[in-house]
Amino acid sequence: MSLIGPLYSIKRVKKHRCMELNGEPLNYGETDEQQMIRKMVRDFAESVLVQTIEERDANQIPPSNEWQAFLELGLQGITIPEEYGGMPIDDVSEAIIVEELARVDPSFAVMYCVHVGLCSMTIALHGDDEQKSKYLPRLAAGEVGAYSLSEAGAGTDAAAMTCKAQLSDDGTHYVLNGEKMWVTNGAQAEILVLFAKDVGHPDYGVKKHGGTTAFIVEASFDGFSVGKKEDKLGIRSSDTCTLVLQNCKVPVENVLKGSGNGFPIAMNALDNSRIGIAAQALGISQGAYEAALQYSKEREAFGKPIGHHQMIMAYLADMATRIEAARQLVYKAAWTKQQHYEEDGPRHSKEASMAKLFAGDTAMWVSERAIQVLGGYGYTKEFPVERFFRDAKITQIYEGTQEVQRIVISRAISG
Ligand code: COS
Repeated sequence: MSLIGPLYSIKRVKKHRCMELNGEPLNYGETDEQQMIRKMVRDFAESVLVQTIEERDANQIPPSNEWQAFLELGLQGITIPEEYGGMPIDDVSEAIIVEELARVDPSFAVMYCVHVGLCSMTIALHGDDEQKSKYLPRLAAGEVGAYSLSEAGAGTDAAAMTCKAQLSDDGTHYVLNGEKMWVTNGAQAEILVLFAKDVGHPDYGVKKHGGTTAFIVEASFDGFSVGKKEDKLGIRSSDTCTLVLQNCKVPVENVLKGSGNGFPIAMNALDNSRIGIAAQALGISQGAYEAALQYSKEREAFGKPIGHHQMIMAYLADMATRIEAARQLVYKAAWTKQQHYEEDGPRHSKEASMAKLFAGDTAMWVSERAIQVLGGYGYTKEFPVERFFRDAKITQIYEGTQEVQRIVISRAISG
């Protein structure tokens, strides 16, 4: 199977076609390039990911082999500029890729999201030339990236983190101590964007997030180790673990944007990646809905396919409608993000949070309805809907809970 072929004709798509009304995009069609990317990723998911997802889900096996196969598509560097070995594409295409991966394998989708969004894009946006030259080509070549903000006592309240960074006497490196938690790709990653508080910063202990600093950490650094692996309800093939920093030595040149400037970097990264999680939720919804639709055509009750019974028809109609509404919010948020960076447009926090809030709730609702359509079969592992149901729940929790999304939205709309 050659997955590489179509790649050569993917051009750098800076903008997708859209009409505008009062400055708002009205986009009712995908470009040829976006359709081609969707097809390429769908083919990969349906031929490669589908073969192993059940076993990986059952045994919590990370998709390492599948990642190697995925690299043939060349999509791991879409948030990395060409001069650093990347292949940038537009933000709606990025959402489409995540959606198509999640339609089959939500665990693989989040692995990809974190690599391209939270890690690569954060270094591309905030790194200096030296940092970008050192790390982006490696990420573009397929070394896995991760992002580490949360701790046992600092999830929603990110500024409450307690991991500490102390500058060495000779000023050449920081010494990091503490424990990070809920790190996606934590055990697989070679390069991580990791946050800790610089205890020597003047704002440390003065402002709540004072001293928060973003470091580029390599898994090979002294004092860095992987701790407990989480045993999760869903996205079980995604690697989630604790990281232990025990006198971990990080060179000063690995600080992004200088000491004490990490909190806005962390928040900005989340604005970007919440759109990815919204796209993941959209893919979960689509996968669950398609399974239910298919079943409704095949299963008969009272002498006709159950899809001809009005109550099932109504379920499916509501599922399709909610998914379409979520899709518009996700693509709109992706488009707004692109305007923010390319045209210096307004920040996309509100759009990202709205998309994540709505798409996460949609994934939960649709996957639950899908089980209802399949009845007893939906409750078994014979069909993928019970896995989609388990996977959907996390989209209401990570990258900011639904409660946090409401905080961000309400702050944005109240000015
Ligand atoms: N982009 C850039 N900067 C931002 C920002 C954003 N989206 N949001 C906030 N900031 C900046 C603020 O401007 C402020 O900067 P100054 O110190 O210069 O004033 C700083 O960050 C602190 O902002 P704020 O006071 O709003 O911080 P809070 O502690 O009140 O945090 C919430 C607000 C709850 C919204 C934030 O902590 C959050 O998003 N929490 C969820 C974290 C999360 O999603 N965790 C999952 C991570 S996956 S490992």
